[in-house]
Amino acid sequence: MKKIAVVNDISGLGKCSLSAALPIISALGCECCPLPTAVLSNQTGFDSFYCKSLTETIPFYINEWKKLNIKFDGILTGYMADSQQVDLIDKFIDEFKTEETTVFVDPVMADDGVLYDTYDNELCERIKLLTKKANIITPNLTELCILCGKNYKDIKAENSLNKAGELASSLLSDTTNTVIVTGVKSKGYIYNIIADNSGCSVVRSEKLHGSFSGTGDIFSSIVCGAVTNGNTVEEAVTLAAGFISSAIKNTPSSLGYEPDGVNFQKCLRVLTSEK
Ligand code: PXL
Repeated sequence: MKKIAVVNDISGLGKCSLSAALPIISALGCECCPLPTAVLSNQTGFDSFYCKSLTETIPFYINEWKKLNIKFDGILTGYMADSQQVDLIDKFIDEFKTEETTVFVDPVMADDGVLYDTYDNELCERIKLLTKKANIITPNLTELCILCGKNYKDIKAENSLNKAGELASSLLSDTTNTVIVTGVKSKGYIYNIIADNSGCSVVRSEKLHGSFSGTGDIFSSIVCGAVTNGNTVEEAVTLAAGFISSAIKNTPSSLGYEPDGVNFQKCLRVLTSEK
């Protein structure tokens, strides 16, 4: 069975991070090995939350997992609680990445031009360095702008998929072979832009109502699981976009932003039959 280490928080409410990665990666037939970065009562998009960073526990995970000589087919990282923690995860990747491991870094930092509540510039700078260790990264448009040192409002005003593709391509390197820009809104559609060494392509979906917690985590979990299973990035992105559309259609929404996330649970059966 393929083994994937998932470095992310566990939030009691919000249907995000490990609460999304565990069922989704399991439904895709892979073992999801959680390394929790923090425990939260609920994700930070609610008006109030409690967050306990687990930075001090990470060296113990590294020690114990080293003793067990565990090999991972994939490593996926997400929410980070502080910059010291990012340094430790950097070390974790160095210790556990082999020739057979694909490293996915979801540079969770911000959305719609705004940093998440517990993030500051220092943490973003550290995450920017962490992305350089990844084979595949999955920023949204705001995170892409942070990684490229661009002003989100300027890039958004251009409303240009070409510009986002250009910025994504500028992040490619010997290590990072694929940049997937997630959820770019343009003219009634949502685009996921895939930049790799052969150029850029897009997977287009209809723009549905509302904006939801956790869809980025669902996306990165599906892409990570599906690619680890041997699918192409394009197949994985198409699967992720279709899954998220179905989950949104299954979720009643009255507000513009839904901190409680999407009802993806009943859609999991679509993933269990994937190769
Ligand atoms: O979905 C991204 C995310 C993950 N984890 C926590 C968050 C957020 C976004 O707000 O608050 C704790």
